[in-house]
Amino acid sequence: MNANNKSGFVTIIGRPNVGKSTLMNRLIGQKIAITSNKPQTTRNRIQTVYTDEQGQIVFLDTPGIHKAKNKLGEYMVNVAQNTLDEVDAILWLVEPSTFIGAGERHIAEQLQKVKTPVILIINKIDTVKKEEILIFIDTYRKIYDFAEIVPVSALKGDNAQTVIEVIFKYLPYGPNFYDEDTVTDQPERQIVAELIREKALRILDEEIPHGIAVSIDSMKNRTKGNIVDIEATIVCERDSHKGIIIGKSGAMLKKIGTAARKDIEDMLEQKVNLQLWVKVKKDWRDSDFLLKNYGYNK
Ligand code: GDP
Ligand code: MG
Ligand code: K
Repeated sequence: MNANNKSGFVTIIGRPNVGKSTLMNRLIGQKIAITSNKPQTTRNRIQTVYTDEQGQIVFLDTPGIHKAKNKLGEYMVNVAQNTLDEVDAILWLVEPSTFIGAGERHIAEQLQKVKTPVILIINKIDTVKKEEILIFIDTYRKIYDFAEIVPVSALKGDNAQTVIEVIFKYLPYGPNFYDEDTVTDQPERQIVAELIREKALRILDEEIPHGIAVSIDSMKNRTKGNIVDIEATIVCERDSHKGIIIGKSGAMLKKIGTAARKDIEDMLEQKVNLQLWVKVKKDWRDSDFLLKNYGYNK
């Protein structure tokens, strides 16, 4: 560790689907946060750690700041807002647009209350013409006094390294918080649950958007061979949803299980034997008890 080492905390905020999880995964170079084209996929405060010769960045992937509709919504808003004051820099992700919507204005208003420097990331620049980028920068500059503005493509990786360099400018000098080969402090079980949930959301129809949770009932390494046995339950809100999740002769559940198993095997670098169950728990999103039970406790 040298005297010039820097380390600190950064949070990524922005509306659902702007690419927060994609950017974090890109920066860390490994799949940790789940991504999907449905909003509000990321419910938990996922910490990932980036380390290089300059020092260490600890990322918090917060849920979007938006108006709460139920207890789960409230939980997500609170996590996001509490985080803003505690970090060394805030990355605010936006879409390349010349229209500032109510959602962006709401976030800008929340940000006026914190002293933390805000770095604006204009994501998805692969979807626009290069010469338009300056116009987007000008548009966003009008709503907030950003410390930095960086256009990127989280998907393609354009300018991802610049994001790292810019963040380090705002981190204090100090020793790293974690070992250099740490990438996350999330319990493995939670990541496994999130991977299963991601696959379920991807594979299922729009009919079951956010009304599912996944609990890991058991996760055991076999004494012989590099194999882990995992039993998990997909919890949904309606009997009709249960039918859809299971599918005809269990075809849908099998599809979810196969896709999830592949990702879990990649992450754990082990063979995985995954057994999935489906249970109905009505209104779990409005119950404090059930939220805690499924790990959304904060
Ligand atoms: P989050 O809700 O902010 O975490 O957004 P996600 O990371 O889940 O991304 C939402 C969707 O946008 C996914 O379908 C991503 O593949 C897509 N996406 C993310 N970043 C980019 C990008 O730079 N370019 C393009 N074209 N799509 C992106
Ligand atoms: Mg996300
Ligand atoms: K999403």
